[in-house]
Amino acid sequence: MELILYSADGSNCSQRVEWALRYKKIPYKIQFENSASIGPYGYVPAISIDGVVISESVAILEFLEELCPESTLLPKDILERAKVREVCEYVNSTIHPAQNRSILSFLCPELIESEKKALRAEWIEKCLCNLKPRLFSDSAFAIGKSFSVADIFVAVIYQKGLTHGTRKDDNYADHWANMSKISGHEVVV
Ligand SMILES: N[C@@H](CCC(=O)N[C@@H](CS)C(=O)NCC(=O)O)C(=O)O
Repeated sequence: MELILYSADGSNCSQRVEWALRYKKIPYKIQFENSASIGPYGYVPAISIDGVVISESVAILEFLEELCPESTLLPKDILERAKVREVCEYVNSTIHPAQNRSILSFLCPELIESEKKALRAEWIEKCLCNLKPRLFSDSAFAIGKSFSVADIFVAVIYQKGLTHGTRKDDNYADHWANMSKISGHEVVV
């Protein structure tokens, strides 16, 4: 099976997929693309499996989970699974879209780049603040006592926030550093 991940510099949705691929030790090639050129909706990530292209990070992650269930990214307990999905959904559907380049440009065409950056930083910080009471209650992991896809979503959106100017938060910073190691990513501070 040949798996290619189409990514772009700074794409946190692509990082979700890359973290999962590395955690699951699935061999892949990565190709940096102009986001409009490969995915059907003009975004990255997309993956190609033996030439078949799949887009949308959540769909890709579900595929990878089914492809390689041994290194699972979901807890056994069904309530914990629901909590993991809740966190992923909040990051994917609430935090991420408002800071997406094309959505922000469409909705606020009057803003210059520095204003967009500031808005992104503020939005991500506010949302991460809302999210924090739902996290880290049983262990250093986002939900429960094992590494899950929620850890990936939380760690990479926190990292994204920092690049826009979101203020450092000790809990999220520790989480990011720990999760980077677990998923086979070097921590670059
Ligand atoms: N719902 C999509 C969102 C993908 C997305 O927003 N990708 C960003 C990078 S993280 C992108 O390609 N942005 C380019 C643009 O907005 O023009 C997913 O989860 O894969």
